[in-house]
Amino acid sequence: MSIGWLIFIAVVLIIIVLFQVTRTLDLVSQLRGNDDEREEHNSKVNGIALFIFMVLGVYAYFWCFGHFKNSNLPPASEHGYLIEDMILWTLIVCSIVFIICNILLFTFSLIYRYKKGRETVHFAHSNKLEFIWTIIPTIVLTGLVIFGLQAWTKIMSMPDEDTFTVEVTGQQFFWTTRYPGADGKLGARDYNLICPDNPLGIITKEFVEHRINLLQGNAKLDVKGEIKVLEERKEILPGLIDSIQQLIEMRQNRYRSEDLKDELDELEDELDDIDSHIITRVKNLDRINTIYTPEYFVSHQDEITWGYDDFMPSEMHVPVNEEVLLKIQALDVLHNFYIVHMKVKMDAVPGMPTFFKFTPITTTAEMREVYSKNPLWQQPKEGDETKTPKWKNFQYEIACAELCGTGHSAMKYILVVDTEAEYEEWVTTQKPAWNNVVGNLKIEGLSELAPKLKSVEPVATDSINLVTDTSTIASKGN
Ligand SMILES: [Cu+2]
Repeated sequence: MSIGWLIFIAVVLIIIVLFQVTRTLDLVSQLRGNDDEREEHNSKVNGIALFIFMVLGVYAYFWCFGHFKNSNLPPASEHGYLIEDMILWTLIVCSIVFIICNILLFTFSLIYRYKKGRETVHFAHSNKLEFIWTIIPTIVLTGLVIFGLQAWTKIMSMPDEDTFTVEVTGQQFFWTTRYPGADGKLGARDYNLICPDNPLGIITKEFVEHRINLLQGNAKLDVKGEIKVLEERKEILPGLIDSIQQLIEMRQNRYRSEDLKDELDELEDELDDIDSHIITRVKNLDRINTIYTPEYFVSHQDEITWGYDDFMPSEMHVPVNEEVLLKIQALDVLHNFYIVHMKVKMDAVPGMPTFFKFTPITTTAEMREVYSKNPLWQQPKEGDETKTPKWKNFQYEIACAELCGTGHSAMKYILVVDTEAEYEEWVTTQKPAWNNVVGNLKIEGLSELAPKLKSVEPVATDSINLVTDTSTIASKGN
């Protein structure tokens, strides 16, 4: 048992003992029969107890500041200091109010306790008092609000066109970051195009074709299409359900009939839902056909190539002292992108892009130096055989700060702040995400793409079904 628990139990026991002692004294004076004396005595005991409680409370309040001083994380971004200042000033103002109020409350309850013959002053209204307790909080709160608004405008003002941009996407249960690649432009996205090969729904001509193939099928590529698969399934489901029902009747109350009943329930649920699944996909296909007409590809010639060189690294890297714009979104439920040291925290909302700007001012290596002086970080991590001090492995951590499901606590991601040179070097090691995707795709017209994929390593040709005919796309627009 930890010392903390022992102290807790001791405090609870002391409170119980005090309570019992007071009750005994109360009963004794009741027997003596002197009510006034008893009241006076009780008030005095209560007043003194409350006063001691106040002294201990105020002491503990300040003790916490000293005790947790080393656990405080120094901000690593420009506006982190802005937020830190805001927290500090709010804390100072609140502390002053807290201490004045508590001293008044507890000393008054001791000084003005019950005494026989003492009269209380009653007055119903005082303009002076009303004025004081309205005007002082108004001034103080207005000051804090203005302070906060200034910080807010600095962080949330619209970014310039050429701000260094990283796109962040949250989904159950991981983060994906996307960088614009050499062209400096992030490929546009459309949720209609989301599929396992294109988890972010990036718009390129090939991905549009691929999604259409997956939905409606393509005989040439030997792809049946999700809609067809579901329709076939819908045909055979009633038969399956019938046969399981017969089996259950035959085997009444016998081995495995529970399993069969579960299976029956599942199939019945599937049959209930299957129409809505088909309709969802038909609508999905309709929307794609409506948006991605041949004219679209003509008028968006450039845009549809932006996505080719986007890369999605396994860690987020940013150069130091450069303003970073985070474009934040979510694919499924609410998440919250939280870089603790940067004091960046923003909801990731499905269907509603959010953003945040910050300027990192301390590289990961510099922050390790800072931490090497912190006693808490000089210890090795619990269970670390190599006994490496914790500061050596320090990383800026990104967490999800919005409870998003069972894997919420696993939504961790690393941010590395590099020097300019380190960052440039890191970028050259990044391969376009398209690189990973191409091998899985049965894409029509991939050969046309070849010149744009210079930076992409060659993919074994037998894994791609090259079909140069692009008429499928053209015919669908009409
Ligand atoms: Cu979460």
